[in-house]
Amino acid sequence: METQATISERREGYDPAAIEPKWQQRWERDGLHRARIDPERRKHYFLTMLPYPSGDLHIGHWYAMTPSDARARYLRMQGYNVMYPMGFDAFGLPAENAAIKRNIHPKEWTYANIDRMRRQLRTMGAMWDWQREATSSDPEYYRWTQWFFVKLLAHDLAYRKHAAVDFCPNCNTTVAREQVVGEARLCERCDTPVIKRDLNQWFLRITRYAEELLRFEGIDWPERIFALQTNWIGRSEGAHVTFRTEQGDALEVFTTRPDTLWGATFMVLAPEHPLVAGLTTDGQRAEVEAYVAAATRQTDIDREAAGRDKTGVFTGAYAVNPVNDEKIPIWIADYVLMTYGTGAIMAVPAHDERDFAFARAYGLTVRPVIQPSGMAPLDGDTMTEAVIAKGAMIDSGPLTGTPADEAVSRTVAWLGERGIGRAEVVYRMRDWLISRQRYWGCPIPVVHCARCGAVPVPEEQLPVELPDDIEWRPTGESPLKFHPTWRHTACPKCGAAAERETDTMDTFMCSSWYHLRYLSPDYDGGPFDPDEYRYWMPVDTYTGGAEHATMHLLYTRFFHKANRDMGVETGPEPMLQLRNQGQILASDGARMSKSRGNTTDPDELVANHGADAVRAFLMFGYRWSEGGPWNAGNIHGVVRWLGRVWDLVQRVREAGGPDANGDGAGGDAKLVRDVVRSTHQAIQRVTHDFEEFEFNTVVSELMKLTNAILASESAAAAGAGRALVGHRGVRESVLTLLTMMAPVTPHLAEELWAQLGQPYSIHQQPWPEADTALAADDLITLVVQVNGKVRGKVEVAAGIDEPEARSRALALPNVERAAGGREPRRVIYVPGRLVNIVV
Ligand code: ANZ
Ligand code: ZN
Repeated sequence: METQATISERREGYDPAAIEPKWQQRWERDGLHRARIDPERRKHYFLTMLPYPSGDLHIGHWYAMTPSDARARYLRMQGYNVMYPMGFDAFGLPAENAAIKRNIHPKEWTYANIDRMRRQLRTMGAMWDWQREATSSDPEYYRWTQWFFVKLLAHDLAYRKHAAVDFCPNCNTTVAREQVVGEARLCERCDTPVIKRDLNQWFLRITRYAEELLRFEGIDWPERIFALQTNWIGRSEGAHVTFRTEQGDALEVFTTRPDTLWGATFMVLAPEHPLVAGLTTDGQRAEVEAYVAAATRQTDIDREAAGRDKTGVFTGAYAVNPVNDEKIPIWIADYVLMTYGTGAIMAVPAHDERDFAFARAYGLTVRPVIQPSGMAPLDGDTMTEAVIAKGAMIDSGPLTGTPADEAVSRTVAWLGERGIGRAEVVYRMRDWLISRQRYWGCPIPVVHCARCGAVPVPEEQLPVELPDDIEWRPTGESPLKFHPTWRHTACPKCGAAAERETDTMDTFMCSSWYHLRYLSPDYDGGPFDPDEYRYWMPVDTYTGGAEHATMHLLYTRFFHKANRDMGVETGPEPMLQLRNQGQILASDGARMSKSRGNTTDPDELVANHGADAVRAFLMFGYRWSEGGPWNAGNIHGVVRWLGRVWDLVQRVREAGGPDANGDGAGGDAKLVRDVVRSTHQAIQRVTHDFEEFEFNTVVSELMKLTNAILASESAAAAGAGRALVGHRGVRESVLTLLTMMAPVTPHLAEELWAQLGQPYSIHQQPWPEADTALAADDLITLVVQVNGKVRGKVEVAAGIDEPEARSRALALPNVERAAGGREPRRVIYVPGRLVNIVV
């Protein structure tokens, strides 16, 4: 090794600042992290969520990325051909806000941040293949984002409609439903309450995939994410039933309880329901109009809130219940939402809480039609709450007497026979609104022509590039609208003068397919090179934050399925295994944030302790899936450990070549065997823990092994005065320790590996295999004494530690008797031989 001679002359301590940049450059030069197609080897596509280039890498990035890197490295040593790419999710609001506030162009701001973050990322010593870097704001990237949009449009999976949207008056943009936070309905980015606006918007038909998105076929993701996505999609099984107004207009409702149809005593329409104006009688008009005006100002979330007083207004009109021709009043109320089901309900106050509250508030009839068994006969006049439980149908015409378990299905069949209803499934999830009235995003590649309508830009004209010269006006409309020339163009279809769409896309669109761009970031025959796709896809492991459960992680699954149906991709799912890390909090348990000034600067930690120590500390200090409060002091334990490993290797070198002490004869033989046993046990545990993403125990096992080797070494030195590390078995254990440390502390492991004269690179070594025979504990017999008198013997594992030996000795019945209930004053432990309890 090039550095071997100089280092052995210098003989100094562990200095990460000297070794880390050196190895990073060497790996880079040698292309050690290049991932190339190799049909002979099993592939593993390891993906970590890409960062937004906000300017600085924070400790959360380190926490998400370095354990992921360790696992990617581990898999490579397991023989996989691992691809581990990195890139930047570079479009988005913060760049534009910076531009408005500080008069820097968003592009300049973004790319300066990317340069800085790329440099910071390199200090992690991760095995990213930088040749595969992709940045979503590069025209060569968003060309293909636009290409996907055009494809979706051609397959009727994208469409435009006039819609009331949530709009943040501060960010001046439309925000997706998912980006509106909490009951107060605040903008996720700036905490301003959002308002409603009516705009012409582009949507993606994610709802078409609702059913398939609920099947998590063959993927190993956290149950929690499945639950969140399932809940988000919100599937309800029920029936669609057609009521009629007295005038004969159809009034469609969705109900999850068709079995309660004979108990519908009134109907409620959402105030925005299109039939309201026509139905309302003159006498009721003023009141209805006032109520509608007030309701539309409120948010769906407010309106749905449980426990809220039920308010509403009678329209003056009546409907006919199709099952019994009964005339029932039609009301409007804000607890019925226009955005769910049909925007109208049949109200069954006896069996629905909200309807019950409403009926009591307005003196409407309550009629029980379900009698749960074991409950006193229900009486609509005296009931104090709705009865939700299922039961036999009563007072329900021809279906009276139908038992609980058949009530729904028989009613649906009965409705079907008469053409008044059918089974229906309804979802809470809405189509994905992707229009943003913003500059710094991927332009929606559409031209609006007076004659031809919305015409997609032909593939060969992509990308529709963002103009650089742009003026910032906080108007709430896209700045692209005010560009003097950009929007004016010719219709791709008829050639007439036409205008470009000035909205840009939600950035979740860009991040829905970035894993595909990594396959071949320079490819220009399509979004990705099909050969690369065939070899690498699907993603085998995906790591990142659980906060993306319902947006990114749902969108990317939808994108994949849509691509599959459009013939662009294959297979049911894009990412096979998903694991989420927890969060590093400030030392007081609060969220770290720049404004609170409680952040931890990883650059500083690296400068003080080296990247390897920071990596090992982040893995050791937390259960990765949980995270926890920052504790800066704890890093010192890790730093000391790395120093001990360094010293251990120096001792091995001092002891001379591999056979300096032969195979460890005489008294050392047992000590050597102990070391070998500890090593093989460590291999078993570390391997298991890497598989399970339990990085904290990976590191603690490595620490334990280090200590075991050092302990035997000191025991040998105290005995025969020889260096145990000179024995082949011990030397091999040290090499195994380094090999297993390589994923955690890649620089130090590489350095020490080289110092021991091993072939470059440690990262290309096979993962060690445990030999179960060598890992098995030898049994030894400990003599147990009380106050120096032998009181018994106990058979224990040879590797037993002192606390365990003690408790085994104290548990002997003979010993308990001899001690006579007295607390031991002292316990003397002679390893491998004797426990003496002094009472
Ligand atoms: C009659 C009925 C009787 C209902 C009963 C429930 C219990 P989930 O489970 O959330 O899907 N509903 C339908 N559309 C609505 C809308 N746009 N706004 C507010 N409420 C609406 O809820 C479905 C139930 O919520 C439907 O079933 C309907 O009330 C109401 F004993 O119909 B039900
Ligand atoms: Zn045209």
